[in-house]
This record gives sequence, C-alpha cells and structure tokens, in this order.
Amino acid sequence: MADNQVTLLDFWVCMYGMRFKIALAEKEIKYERLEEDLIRKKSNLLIEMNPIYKKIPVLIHNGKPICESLIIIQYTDEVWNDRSPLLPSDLYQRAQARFRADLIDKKVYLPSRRIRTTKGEEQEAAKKEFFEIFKILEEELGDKPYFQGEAFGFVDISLITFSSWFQTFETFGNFSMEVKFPKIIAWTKRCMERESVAKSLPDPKKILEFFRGA
Ligand code: GS8
Repeated sequence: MADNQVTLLDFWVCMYGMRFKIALAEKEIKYERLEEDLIRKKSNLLIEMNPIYKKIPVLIHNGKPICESLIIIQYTDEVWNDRSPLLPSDLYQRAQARFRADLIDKKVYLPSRRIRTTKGEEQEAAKKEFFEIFKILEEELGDKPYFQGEAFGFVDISLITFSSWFQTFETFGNFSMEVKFPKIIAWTKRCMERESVAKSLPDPKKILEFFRGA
C-alpha cells in the first residue's frame, strides 16, 4: 500500500493526535501534518472529513477519512501490516489489548481534565478517580517492560501520550506521579527512549504553559 497520501489533521497539545504520530513513526510512514486551530476556527477540511464529531485527529488516507484515534491506529496497523506490528497476533491478546486501550479512553481523560479545571472537593474526587485508574494500570504493567509484554505496542501508544501532560496534572493537583506510580514513570522513561515516542510528544512544560495561560 502506498504511503504517499497520508495526511493527519492534528492539534499539537492533543494526546489523541500524538498517538497517531507515534504509530506512523513506528511504521516509518511519511505523512503531511495539518495543524488545526481548534481554539478559534476549525477548518472546512476538518468539518468535511469528520462531520459527526468535528474533532481531531483525522487520518486522511488516499483522500478518505478515518476518525477516532484508537480506530486510526488499528487501521494503520492493518494497512501497513508488513512492518512493526502494534497489536498482538494472538486473537485473545488482541482483544485484551483493545480492552485496555478502551479502558484508558474511558477512565483517564475525564478525571485528568477535572484535576485541571476544578478545585476543592471536586478536585479531590477527580484525583481519587485518577489514582484508581493509574493503580489498575500500574498493576497491569507489573514488571513487564511494556503493557503487551516484551514489545512496545497499541496499549503503550494509547497511554504514553498522557505522560506529556503529567506535569500539568501534578502542578494543578499537587501530587507526584513518580511517588505514587513508580512503575508507570519507569515505563514512561523506557518509552521515551524510543525515537518514535520522543519525537512525537511535546515538551511537558509547553503543555503546562498552555493551560496556565488558558
Ligand atoms: C477524542 C478526540 C478529541 O477529543 C479520539 O480521537 O480518540 N475520542 C477521540 N479531540 C479534541 C482535541 S484533543 O482534546 C478535539 O478535537 N476537540 C474539538 C472539539 O471538541 O470541538
């Protein structure tokens, strides 16, 4: 399959777009990246390509749009299946990987957003929820190098993009990820040793500045 007509509609701070950048870097696929201005005005192209949600990321492959980051990564893995597999080949393990990525989507973002946007009791409740899901994830990871075992893959991609926001969560919520979740932080550092991850994640300080200014 030709790599040459791959476009990503993106917004630099968005952890969902970062997922796609990592997947494409793992697969060594060249692409064009179009930055959306989500704050002021979405482009006509975004509205045309994702008319239902009008959200980024959108992958446009040979003119056809694919929306929702987890679906985009699975599509990417299926289309470019000749290199760096991201999902396990065993069907049961594939289902487990999908379950975990879905869990991350359902449980991590909302409490993390409330840590940033609320105070007092509401913020404490959000922190409790956030700590609960990270406790589950820390236990799931255990002593494995990556969530799927020895190889970096789909579940790692789904979660690692949140790590560029950790400093923001810690600053707004006044806690330390390293103290609470040492295995997750060790895994974060391991993932950052991969070029695909290091070049796809923005500087955490820039994310913090973005939200402090917002
Ligand atoms: C979430 C995408 C999303 O929230 C996915 O792709 O996995 N489930 C989707 N995108 C945000 C930017 S990142 O916070 C977005 O496009 N927001 C614009 C809007 O809500 O209008």
